[in-house]
Amino acid sequence: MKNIVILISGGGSNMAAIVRCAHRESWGKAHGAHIAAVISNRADAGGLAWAQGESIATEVLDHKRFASREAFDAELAAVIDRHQPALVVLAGFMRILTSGFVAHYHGRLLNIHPSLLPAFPGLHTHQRAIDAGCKFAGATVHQVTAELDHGPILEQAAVPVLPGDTADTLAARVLTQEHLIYPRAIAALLAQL
Ligand code: NHR
Ligand code: GAR
Repeated sequence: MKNIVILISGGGSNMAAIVRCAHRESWGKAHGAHIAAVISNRADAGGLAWAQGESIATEVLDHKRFASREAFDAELAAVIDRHQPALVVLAGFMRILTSGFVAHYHGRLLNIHPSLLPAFPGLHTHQRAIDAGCKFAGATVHQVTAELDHGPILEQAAVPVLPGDTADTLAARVLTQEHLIYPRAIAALLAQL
């Protein structure tokens, strides 16, 4: 089995899109793949209840309980590795990961970032794209490396920035595309594993 572990911090709509696509495309039969667990650093992440409703194992690891990023990441890796993952998928996961953690999952750690990388790495991407006068925005699926939002690009989708857009309206338009490209990028990677 190619186990997939998904890390979230919030609503988990990308996680849900991945789970739905896995069912729809029968990733179990097609790729021998299985969503093994959803892990959140926040107990109040909305995506946890949804995953439980799908009978997916969930865990919470609160980063505030740890004295350092290294200590949090070491425990996070221990929790993840119980599921023997072929892929670890960041889906709205909001903690920067240490270089040691990233090295441990080299080649099997993915992220979706809500901008057309290499533009706007980091946070508040939608407001920054609006402020810069961008005519297009979008999302990027990339391999995670030690340098934040700089790993090899696997998929991108672009959307127009429309007159009158706010960060929220633009984020919603980008999110619809995230839900298409993230499952597609994962399926393509599974086919290669
Ligand atoms: N870790 C590494 N090493 N490399 C990447 O490319 C990573 C990563 C961890 C997360 C997701 C990323 C995004 O898509 C991601 C990519 C969190 C922050 C951040 O500043 C920035 C980028 C991303 C995720 N987090 C704050 C921190 O101190 C906390 C912010 C909060 O809790 O709201 O970790 O955008
Ligand atoms: C998504 O837009 C994702 O790209 C972004 O947060 C949202 C999470 O939504 N990720 C980051 O900003 C990472 N720093 P979701 O929880 O509904 O998938």
